[in-house]
Amino acid sequence: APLNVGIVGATGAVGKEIIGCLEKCCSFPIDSLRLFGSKRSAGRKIDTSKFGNITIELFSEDSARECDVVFLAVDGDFSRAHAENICKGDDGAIVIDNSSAFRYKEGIPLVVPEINAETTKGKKLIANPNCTTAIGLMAVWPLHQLFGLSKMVMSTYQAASGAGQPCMDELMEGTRSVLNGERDVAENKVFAHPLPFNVIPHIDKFQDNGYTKEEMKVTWETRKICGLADDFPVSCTAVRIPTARAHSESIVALFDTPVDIVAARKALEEAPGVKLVDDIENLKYPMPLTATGQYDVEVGRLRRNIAFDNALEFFVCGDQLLRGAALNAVLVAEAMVKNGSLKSKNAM
Ligand code: 2RA
Repeated sequence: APLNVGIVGATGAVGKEIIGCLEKCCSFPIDSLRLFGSKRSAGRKIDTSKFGNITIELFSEDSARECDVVFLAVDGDFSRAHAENICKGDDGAIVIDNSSAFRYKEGIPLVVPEINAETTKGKKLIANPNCTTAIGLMAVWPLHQLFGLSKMVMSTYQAASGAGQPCMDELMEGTRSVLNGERDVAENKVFAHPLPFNVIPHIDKFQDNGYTKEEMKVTWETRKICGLADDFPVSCTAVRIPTARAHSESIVALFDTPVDIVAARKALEEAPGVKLVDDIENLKYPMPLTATGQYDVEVGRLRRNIAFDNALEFFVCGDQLLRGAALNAVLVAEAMVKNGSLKSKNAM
């Protein structure tokens, strides 16, 4: 039977993209879409092409529980306060949480459906990974299947919008102020330094080990999603660059067995959710401009790394609001419909 779907945080950047994915690519039938928000957004209407003009309801746990599945596109504090109450008991809703609140909790699956969809079976609360990890692993996983990953080093080039609308506004306004000749260097309020005409090797808080939290998320989440050891070697440097949307990543992946570049290309060509863009003669490679708005993650510049044995190096670009958030969440719901973990309560 068709599902009753809810979104909390529907007016935010990720919430809006979830609506878009439900309209454009969702494979399960939807009976109703309910949008929940804070006092500030309750009562406002959101026009959708498939589900009509929807009035945002004031969020309450009880109304969210009436849904079959609820997407949380809110911050970690909100998720920590409400997610478990929305999904508890047989009459609760399945919750797919986009925040970091539950990502590292034992027993709560952290899911990229193309990799570990089976971990959702019988679960009520699922965590969606950080965008940087989700995008990179789309390329790493098929190669891991072939050659067995032994170590990974990633450097990122992350778009301003990954840090939210105010950061995007700061990039645009700051760039304008420099180009207008109003200022030599743009003003910065939300970023630690001016982003226009600059790059900032600092995303999220610094940790005791000198890495930032964004960088450690790649380490922690890669281990959990790929089912690797708790000390599996993954290292990342995360950098903010003055682009609008879509994150880029340079990845060096070391393997247990010799790599075969032809087999690697074939695996990437065949991998669902991946688009191999790798035709250097025609200057075709992944770029944020071409990856923006795309469901597939672009992978290219694939080559045998010359510094290490059994190693490949490649470049990945992915839309951080889609694969890195909204699309991944909707694909999780699809996987749960397929494995019988998500069904209509009306049909029970
Ligand atoms: C960023 N990855 O780009 C973060 C968002 N979760 O800032």
